Amino acid sequence: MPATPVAHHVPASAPAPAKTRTALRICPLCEATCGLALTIEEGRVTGARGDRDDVFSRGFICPKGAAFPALDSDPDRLRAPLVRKDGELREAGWEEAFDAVAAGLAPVVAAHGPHSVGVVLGNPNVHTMAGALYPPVLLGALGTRSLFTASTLDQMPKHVSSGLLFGDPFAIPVPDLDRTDHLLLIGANPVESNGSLCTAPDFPGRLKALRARGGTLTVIDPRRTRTARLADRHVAIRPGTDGLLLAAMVQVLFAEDLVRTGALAEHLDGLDALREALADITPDAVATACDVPADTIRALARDLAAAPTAAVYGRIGSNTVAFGTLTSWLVDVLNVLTGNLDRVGGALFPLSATDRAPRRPGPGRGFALGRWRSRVSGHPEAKGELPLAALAEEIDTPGGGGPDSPADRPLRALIAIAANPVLSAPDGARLEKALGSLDFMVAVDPYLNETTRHADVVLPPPPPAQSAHYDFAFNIFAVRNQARYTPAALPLDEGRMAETEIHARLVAAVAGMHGSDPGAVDELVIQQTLAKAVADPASPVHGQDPAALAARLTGAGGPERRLDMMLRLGPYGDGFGADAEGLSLERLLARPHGIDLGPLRPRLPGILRTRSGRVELFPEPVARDLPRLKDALADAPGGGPGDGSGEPGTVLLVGRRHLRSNNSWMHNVRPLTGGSNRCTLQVHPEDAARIGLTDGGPVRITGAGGQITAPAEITDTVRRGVVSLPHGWGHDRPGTRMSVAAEDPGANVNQLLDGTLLDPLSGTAVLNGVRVHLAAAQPPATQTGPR
Ligand SMILES: Nc1nc2c(c(=O)[nH]1)N[C@H]1C(S)=C(S)[C@@H](COP(=O)(O)OP(=O)(O)OC[C@H]3O[C@@H](n4cnc5c(=O)[nH]c(N)nc54)[C@H](O)[C@@H]3O)O[C@H]1N2
Ligand SMILES: Nc1nc2c(c(=O)[nH]1)N[C@H]1C(S)=C(S)[C@@H](COP(=O)(O)OP(=O)(O)OC[C@H]3O[C@@H](n4cnc5c(=O)[nH]c(N)nc54)[C@H](O)[C@@H]3O)O[C@H]1N2
Ligand code: SF4
Ligand SMILES: [Mo]
Repeated sequence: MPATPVAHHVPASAPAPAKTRTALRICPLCEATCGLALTIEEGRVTGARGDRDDVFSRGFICPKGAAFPALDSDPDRLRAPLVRKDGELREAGWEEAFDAVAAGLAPVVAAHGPHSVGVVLGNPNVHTMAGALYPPVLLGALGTRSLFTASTLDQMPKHVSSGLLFGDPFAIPVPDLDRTDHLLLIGANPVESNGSLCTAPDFPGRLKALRARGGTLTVIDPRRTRTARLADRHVAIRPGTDGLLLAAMVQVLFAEDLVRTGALAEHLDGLDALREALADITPDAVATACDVPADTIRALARDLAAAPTAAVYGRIGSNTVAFGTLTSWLVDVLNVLTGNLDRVGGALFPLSATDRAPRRPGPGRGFALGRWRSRVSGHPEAKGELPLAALAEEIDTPGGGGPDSPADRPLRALIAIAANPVLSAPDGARLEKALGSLDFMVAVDPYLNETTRHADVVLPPPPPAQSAHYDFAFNIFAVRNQARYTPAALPLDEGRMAETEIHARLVAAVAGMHGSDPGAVDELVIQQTLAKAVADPASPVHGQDPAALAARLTGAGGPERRLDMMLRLGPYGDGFGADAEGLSLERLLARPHGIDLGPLRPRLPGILRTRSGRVELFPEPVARDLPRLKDALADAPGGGPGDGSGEPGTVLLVGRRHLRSNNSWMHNVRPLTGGSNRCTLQVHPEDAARIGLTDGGPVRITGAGGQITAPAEITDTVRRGVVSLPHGWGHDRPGTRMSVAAEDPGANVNQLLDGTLLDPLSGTAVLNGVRVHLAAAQPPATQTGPR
């Protein structure tokens, strides 16, 4: 990859020392994808500020982005590969490390078949170019069905509902933040998370702008979050019951004749069946279960219908719950019924520069669920993935079928890329044991942490300043179409290997090409992609010679050449000359602050890939799951826990995110630690009084998967009967190398879960609205001894 800096700004204030320069870097630390201007001195990043000229983020930056220099230069980052020898992980050369990978994986595949190799992809894969470009190739080369990703701890319900509604799991509508009149946020706290499945630098500023232009913001969240504090209305719902509330809103729209599908009408299937199916889920029927007055539910529906334009948007609190897919589906049903789907100011489908060019409308292949099932519990695959919550059992449960039944064999090897499931998935203690029992495990990760310490080989990517960046993933969900590329801000340190090359070599190792030129992997992808493009009558390169096209690609290496190819074949591309004004890598490099591609535009019916070629409003898998939602209503007529009534000590657990933290891996960056970013159990004052908890005092929390202790933080920002503990903590394991994180390890909330609670359609773990029991714990040992 080129190490050329892309911009040389001289700060206006002070004369810069000779060796100071500025380099641009798209921030990879959350989904907002802000443009950063990094100060580089003596070959190191010493400062970061928002790039005011960035076409999308316009100078916005948050504390995580500002901490980029500290994060980039964290001394605990691994500098060289680690290889296990005599039971111990030791630094090794790259060649030795990849030899060990090839030698570790090949015998497992030979003896137990490809499905015995599991692949775990964690969240940062969507924040790196490597993570977008290579895992699909890796999976193809391996031929394994044992894929587990963070999606089943996160947004898989949304993929499934989109797959069913629109025929494409990636057709996820995003709220038209900058133009909507009315925004209904469900289980999202973008003021802290900076937004998710809705890429929008300065989400908080955009919410304030919505209010300032006379728009309305409503937040549904059991906690009075910083986002809720910006809202016109905050509804503190009982966790896990949003599906009921949204279904009742749909019922109101039908019952009060407020359904106005407008231009969508001709593209809809299943409207009558939908009306009938939800007819008995009335606001009065769900009010107690949701602990939201029926009148409030009616008002939510009426206001949504009355708004000139509106968007309904749900995130983590609507996904990682027992009815995750149903709730995600209802979010878009509401968008459809109010005519807001695919309308300016409503919820629109972005069109990113590396998307496939739009196809002609018509029937598509549809979306299938459960094409195969997990071995132990029979969980259906979704989008080619099995539930990450089931990873441990897929390793530690012996196969029953013997050598003639290859389908019933446990996982024997694991490839974990940018994943820390020991902390991020349910029951890390069981998973740790399972990982320890594998024949072989390789991790691609910058840290030796709770998960990677079990690997036989750890392959560390370079710090982010040494990587180029293009947002393949998040541009698909961005509130404005744009394209930005930042080449590496710094050259690779000696002994470092680009993460793209690490991935390519990993592909080579599993494809039996160990030791070959990693560039061959990219060239193979380029050949195959171009061959397909020239065969496609709708492509601008139809009928051309793929080799000649490949020869015209620019870029300093495989990843850049692939980016160039995707841009040129994409919806804004130059089509290799078909459109002289179109996008290419060269054009993008000439515009280091990015290229604005305009506001989101309606895309129906071209985006639909359902078999009917229409929006399938009441798909069969949803219909099959709906009785479960109705049963929940019947099971809890009096409401149950979550409202402070019932058995003292039994409460519903939800999570939360802190602005200066990110999942499990940023607790090692000193400037981001401390302050409000702490692993405390938020408890309502009335619950604290009933249970006998004191502010700051230790609380023993017991769940199906185990028991943990965390300090109480008594606050009325959580509703009665609900407690909140953040995830990503529990940095107290031996054999890790995250010294700052270990100083304040926190407790692992996911140890409270046993991994059996899943949203059945998507296989997503239920991480919110989980029943746990609280008791005052013994104060720390120093205070318990004889006085
Ligand atoms: N209880 C509860 N649990 C949750 C959640 C919750 O809300 N509540 N949220 C869930 C969600 S939404 C998610 S996405 C998951 C996240 O869970 P994971 O996917 O496990 O992600 P992280 O915790 O972010 O850990 C990512 C790993 O990637 C490594 N890493 C960082 N940068 C890079 C890089 O550039 N390259 C590579 N190769 N590795 C890198 C880190 O060192 C770390 O080991 O957690 C889930 N778990
Ligand atoms: N600072 C920071 N930013 C991040 C991350 C981070 O860890 N830190 N993680 C990134 C990742 S991987 C993701 S996926 C996104 C997530 O982005 P968000 O979804 O915006 O993040 P959360 O803060 O988890 O917000 C979920 C909200 O749902 C609420 N909630 C819990 N249960 C329920 C329920 O049953 N019903 C309703 N209505 N609400 C409920 C919680 O109280 C919480 O406020 O954030 C990303 N950005
Ligand atoms: S909001 Fe997200 S992308 Fe922007 S600076 Fe902060 S962490 Fe980086
Ligand atoms: Mo996530």
